[in-house]
Amino acid sequence: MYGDADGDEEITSLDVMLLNQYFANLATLEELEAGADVDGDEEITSLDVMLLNQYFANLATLDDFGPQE
Ligand SMILES: [Ca+2]
Ligand SMILES: [Ca+2]
Repeated sequence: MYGDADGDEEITSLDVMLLNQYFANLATLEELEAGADVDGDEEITSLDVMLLNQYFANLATLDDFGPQE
């Protein structure tokens, strides 16, 4: 599930927190589930965090997650 960084099958602020911890070197890649790659480009970058933040700000929907055509 794209956007679900911690794998609890829900997209919550905890997923953003986990990604932020990863970028702060407080969490390892092993702690992230596949959903941490929010935009589905097979890399975990700040763009994935940005997309999650846009989702919580109602600037993006679940349809914006994953690879876009
Ligand atoms: Ca989650
Ligand atoms: Ca990505």
